[in-house]
Amino acid sequence: MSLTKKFAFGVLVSTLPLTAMAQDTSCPSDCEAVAGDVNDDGRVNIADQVRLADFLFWGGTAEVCTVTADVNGDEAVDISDFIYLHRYLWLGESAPVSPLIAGDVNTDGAVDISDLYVLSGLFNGEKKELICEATADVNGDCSIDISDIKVLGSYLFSNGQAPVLASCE
Ligand SMILES: [Ca+2]
Ligand SMILES: [Ca+2]
Ligand SMILES: [Ca+2]
Repeated sequence: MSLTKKFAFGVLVSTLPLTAMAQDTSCPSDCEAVAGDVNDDGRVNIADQVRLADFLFWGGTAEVCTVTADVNGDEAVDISDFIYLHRYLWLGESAPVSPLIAGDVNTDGAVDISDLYVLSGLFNGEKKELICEATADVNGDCSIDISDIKVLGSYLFSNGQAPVLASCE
């Protein structure tokens, strides 16, 4: 860490009590939430770090979305998220933890038979609720097809390969 960065970080961290209650306001949908994109502009950069610092340390009045501000995925928004984001942006360490659960096609927070039902519905012509493409791509090959049903079914019923999250464009 350069001296300048160290200094800036020290100033940020030394600006006092570090508890704040995050609120689920102006959150993107569960499927579109990008961890670390605290200001919800579609990118993760220093603006998000500033936004998080404003919320945690500087008494900013605007609330943040708990889903995107929980950068380290521990289900709380606190100084550890700020540090995690700082290390990602400036030191190239681990990327923010996606709030999505691999295989949770209907984004209800669990991976179970209801996800298999939704996924199957896509291929047997039934009209089903909207799904989340990122989690419906169960095998992470950037394509949603019958093989995802197979992988999910095998995971649920015969200890098969666990679903994965892929980053596809
Ligand atoms: Ca952003
Ligand atoms: Ca957190
Ligand atoms: Ca689910």
